[in-house]
Amino acid sequence: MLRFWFAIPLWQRVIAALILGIIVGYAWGPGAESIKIIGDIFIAFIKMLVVPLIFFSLVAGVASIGDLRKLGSVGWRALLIFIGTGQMAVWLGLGIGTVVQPGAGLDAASMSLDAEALAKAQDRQENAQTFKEMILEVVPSSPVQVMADVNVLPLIIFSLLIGVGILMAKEDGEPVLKIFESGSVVMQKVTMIVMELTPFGVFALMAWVAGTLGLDALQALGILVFLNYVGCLLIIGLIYAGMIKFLARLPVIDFFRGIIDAIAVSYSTASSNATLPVTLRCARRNLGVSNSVASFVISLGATINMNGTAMYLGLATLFGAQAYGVDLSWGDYITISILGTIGAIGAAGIPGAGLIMMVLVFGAVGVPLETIALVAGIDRIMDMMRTTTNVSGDAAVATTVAAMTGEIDTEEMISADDV
Ligand code: DAS
Repeated sequence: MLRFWFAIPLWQRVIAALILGIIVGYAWGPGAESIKIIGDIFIAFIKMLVVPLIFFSLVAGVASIGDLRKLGSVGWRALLIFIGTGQMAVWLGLGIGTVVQPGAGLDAASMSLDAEALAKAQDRQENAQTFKEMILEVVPSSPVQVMADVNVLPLIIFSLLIGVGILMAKEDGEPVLKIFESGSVVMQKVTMIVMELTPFGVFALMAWVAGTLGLDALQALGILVFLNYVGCLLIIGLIYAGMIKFLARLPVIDFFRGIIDAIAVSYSTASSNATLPVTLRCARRNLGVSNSVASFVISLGATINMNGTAMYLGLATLFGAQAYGVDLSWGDYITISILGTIGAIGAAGIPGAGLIMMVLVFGAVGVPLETIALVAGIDRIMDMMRTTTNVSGDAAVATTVAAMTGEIDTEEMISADDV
């Protein structure tokens, strides 16, 4: 039985659990709330991953650059494009969420079972930190306390500093680098174990949502999935196509034809890391990108360049605020844009990373974390498209930087008549 269960791809088990959960919840009604605890356990395991996953994958990601000088002409161009497109992506998500208001029809507060979480979130809204307090809080004055409080922003700062410190320590830093590299692999395996709980968590959460909030919620979640796809397609079709056409000055069709394998693998695995070997092969073999640029930019991109995730963090935060009636100021929008970009940088290239990063953004603007339970059931469907966007972005930035630094052999580039 177990062998049969694991023989089915996880994403198919999740979709089946999603449909079954909706049917059972709709038939069961409010009583379905009694199995929500299964979903809460799943969410608790997700929250368990946040700190160690960010810490090990970011430190290893930065330290694996190998040499600070490597952050030279290729590196600063790639980092500028990563951060610039990340900001564009998160503002796109905020724009779509503001215009469409996907969570507005949902009176989730009335359904909320976690009154304490709601009160805490509202308290956070009323006692919003001053900008000065926020800046001070960014400094990881007590790294252990930062980890204990799951304070992700100072944790990311601390992780980046450790990564740079390992680089500067050169041979002396080697033993520490090995620990973080293997720690990063271990944490990805632990995340894969937790992700095996997804079908059970999804079933329970969707039954709870369908049974307590009914069709309104399902309709709102359906709109959220649709907007997630619209936002991702706009990033791919406008930002990345524009980058290839106007910065790399290469044929856009040939670019997308060249990465079609990476698109297929990223969509089915929902993991940038799992797709990395395919993305590298597409960039080298089909797009003519030099080995050094491809391996540096795409490996770094798989760790820190996640524009699909950044867009989603903006969109989902507005969804939660609208669903729970939390009013957001322009200052909150700025906070979301900064944390959405940073959350995307901190997210590891594995399934569910965006779901995990919501903890960071929601907490900062007073959106109840219970929103995660609301959207966890449909996250995998959205994650597949977010990952496709992230991987397309890694390939687009590598191709653009290679074209800008003369590290591309356009003769090699796959073209229409090659196929
Ligand atoms: N699954 C993540 C990735 O591998 C993206 C996400 O969770 O948003 O890129």
